Amino acid sequence: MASEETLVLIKPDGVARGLTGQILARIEQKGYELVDIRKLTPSRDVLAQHYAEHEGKPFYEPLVEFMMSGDVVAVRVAGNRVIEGFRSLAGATEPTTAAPGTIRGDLGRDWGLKVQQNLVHGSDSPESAARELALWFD
Ligand code: DAT
Ligand code: MG
Repeated sequence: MASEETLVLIKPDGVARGLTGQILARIEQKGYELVDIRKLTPSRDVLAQHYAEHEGKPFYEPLVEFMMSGDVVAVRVAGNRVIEGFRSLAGATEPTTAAPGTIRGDLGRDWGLKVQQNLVHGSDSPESAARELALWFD
């Protein structure tokens, strides 16, 4: 079977709210494989590399501070067209407008939270996935 890999991060809000299991279950129910998993509080250095494309944007510093605020669960996920498929499973960036049925739409709380508190990250292209998997797992 044609297979590819992506990096999924369960962000500090997801871990702190005890949603790790539910999020992993959705990934497995879709038929994807959890190849590797680790829990860590990321360093500023790793986050600077991970979010390099956003450096200089107004939300960059709050985003990095938020990601350093607690444990993150990093998952290497494999499956057929999993990069695009997980982005679809995660839903739109803002939980406010993310569709019902998606992780952000169903589990993302909207009570005036910041946009960065959107539970998950998923790589957005094969190039990003290769770069991010090397960063978080090698
Ligand atoms: P995504 O996580 O959907 O790939 P992204 O790569 O554009 O979104 O942005 C990375 C993260 O930065 C995103 O998950 C939440 C935060 N973010 C994006 N746009 C933002 C904005 N306009 N204000 C605040 N945070 C934002
Ligand atoms: Mg992104």
